[in-house]
Amino acid sequence: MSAIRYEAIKTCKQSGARLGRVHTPHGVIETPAFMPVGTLATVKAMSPDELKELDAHIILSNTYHLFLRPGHELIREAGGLHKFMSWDRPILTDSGGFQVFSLSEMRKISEEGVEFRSHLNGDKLFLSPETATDIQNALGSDIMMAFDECPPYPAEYDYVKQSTERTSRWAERCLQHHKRPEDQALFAIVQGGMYRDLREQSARELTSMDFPGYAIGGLSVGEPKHLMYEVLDYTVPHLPAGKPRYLMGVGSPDALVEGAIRGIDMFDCVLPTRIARNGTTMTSQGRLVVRNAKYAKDFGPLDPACSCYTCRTFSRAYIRHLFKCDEILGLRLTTWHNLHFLLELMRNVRQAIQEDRLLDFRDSFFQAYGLDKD
Ligand code: PRF
Ligand code: ZN
Repeated sequence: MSAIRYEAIKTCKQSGARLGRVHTPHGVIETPAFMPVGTLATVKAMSPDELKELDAHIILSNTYHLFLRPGHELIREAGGLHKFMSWDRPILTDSGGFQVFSLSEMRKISEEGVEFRSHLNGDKLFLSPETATDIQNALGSDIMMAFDECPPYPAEYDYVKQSTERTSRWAERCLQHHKRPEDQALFAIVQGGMYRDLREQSARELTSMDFPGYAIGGLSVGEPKHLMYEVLDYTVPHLPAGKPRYLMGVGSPDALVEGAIRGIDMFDCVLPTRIARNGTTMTSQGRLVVRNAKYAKDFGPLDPACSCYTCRTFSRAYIRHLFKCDEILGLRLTTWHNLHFLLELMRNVRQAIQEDRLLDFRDSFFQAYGLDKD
């Protein structure tokens, strides 16, 4: 018995995108879905009630960070991550594989796992398929991720081949070690860099192990966008149609739409919340840096086309003033708006799939946002 179930609702006749639902122990995720990132058991600047008001169905958190601080045993003692942070909707936790490589110093990779130094205090630590699985079992996330290696871009074929094969062996170890498959779904992560045969090999090896869902990792690591779309074009068809597909760490508006068109169901990214905190917003007309002097006397909303609380209530001039004075309300308002923007974008994508017009939606959205399609 799997902890989750993917329900296919329909396929867009114009684009091939899928509309669906992922049923989890903490509720339903309408897909394609964007997952706000709450690395340290908080989506920075937003309370759980506010996230609900924004209608986020699921949030993401991180094994690596919670392992370092406050420690997974403390969170187990609190009754799990949902209780600890007072969020009763679904949570997905990343395995730490990616964060070890991007944040920590002095990493030593072996077949056994990864030895690294904490980016906080330099402590020597170790993560492996077994420890990453144990930690996620302690956190109690609805969806947990297999421990993987995300190769850098660019990387030599031989290195990526060795790494990808090890990621498959690690996935098997995670599956064997998983203690709570009835209430936590473990997803595998397809790697393989930008090499078609390695992506296919990775997908083949992992799908033979029968995980309840599959992620595509190793993308949005510095490669050009067209290359990411090409990898999706030849990788997604190798994933089972009856299970959710998650594109990791991707959340620019154009990539969300292009990913959905290619059959992706779930996305996450720190982008909307991170740029919000330095005064950059996403609007229907493209990015807007509200800190800029040109908005000093602009008494209109961030985005005239937006219906969010920030845009209904405050002006660009006021939000700019808050940022200039380092008032914390400023970054709360821009975070609210950016999350609303991406969650609303996904609602529009789902509606367009329902009505078989996702390619038309892409064209009009990209034109307004100031993007070229491919
Ligand atoms: N693996 C894991 N987490 C990730 C990635 C990955 O490849 C990426 C790549 N964009 C983001 N987050 N475990
Ligand atoms: Zn808004």
